[in-house]
Amino acid sequence: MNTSLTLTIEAEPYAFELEPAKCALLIIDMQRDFLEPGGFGEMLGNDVSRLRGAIQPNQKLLAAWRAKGLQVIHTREGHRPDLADLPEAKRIRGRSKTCIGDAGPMGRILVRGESGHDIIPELYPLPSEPVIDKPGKGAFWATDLHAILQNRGIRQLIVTGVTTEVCVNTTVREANDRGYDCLVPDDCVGSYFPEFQEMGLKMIKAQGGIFGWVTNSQKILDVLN
Ligand code: TIU
Repeated sequence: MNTSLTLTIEAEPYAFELEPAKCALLIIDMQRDFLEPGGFGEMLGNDVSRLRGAIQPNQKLLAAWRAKGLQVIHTREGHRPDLADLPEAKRIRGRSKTCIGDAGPMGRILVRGESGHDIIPELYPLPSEPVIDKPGKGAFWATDLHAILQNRGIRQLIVTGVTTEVCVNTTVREANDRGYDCLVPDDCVGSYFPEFQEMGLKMIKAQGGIFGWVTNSQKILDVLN
C-alpha cells in the first residue's frame, strides 16, 4: 500500500487519521484458554461464550488487513512450561482449585506449547505474522513488541481481542505511553462482563481520547476497501 496514504476513520472522540503503512493490527490473546471451555477464562469463573461475538468481526478485519498486505501481530498470554516467569501472586490469585500450570482438558492452563494456550483456529496466525508471547496483561511488558514495531516503522495500532478491560486496556495504556496512537474497534474486543465492555471502551476515549480512539470495524472496512 502507498506509504504516504492517509485515511480518515470516523471515531470517538474525533476522527482517526489512519496511515495504513505505519499501522499494525494487534490482536490480543484470542486464545482457546480465554474463548473455549476448560481453559483459564473458565477457571476464573467466567462464561467464556460471552467473548465469541468478537470472533467474526476480527475475521473480517483480519482478512481485509491481510488482503492489503498490512502488518498483523498476534499476542498470547501464558507462561514457560517450568513456570519460572509466573509470579506467585498471579499463580495463587483467585484462590481457585486449579491454578495456572495445572492440567486441564486443553493441556496445562496458560502454559506455552499447550493447545489451550494457542490462538483459536478462526484467527490463526500466518507464518509471516509475529506472535508475541507475553507473561503479563500488557503486550509490551517483558516482550520484544516495541522493538518489532520500531523495526517495522509502526506508529499506530488497531488493537482488538480479549478482554476489553484487562489485556486490551492494559496494552492500549502501555502503547499510549510509548507514543503509539491506538484505535479500538468496539465490536472486535470482548469482555466476560457487559458493564466492563462499556466502561473499558469509555475509559479509552474519555477526556479527549486520554488513551486512544474507539470506532467500529465496519468504519475501518469502509475506508480500507
Ligand atoms: N481475566 C481476564 O479478563 N483477562 C485476562 O486474564 N487476560 C486477558 O485479558 N487476555
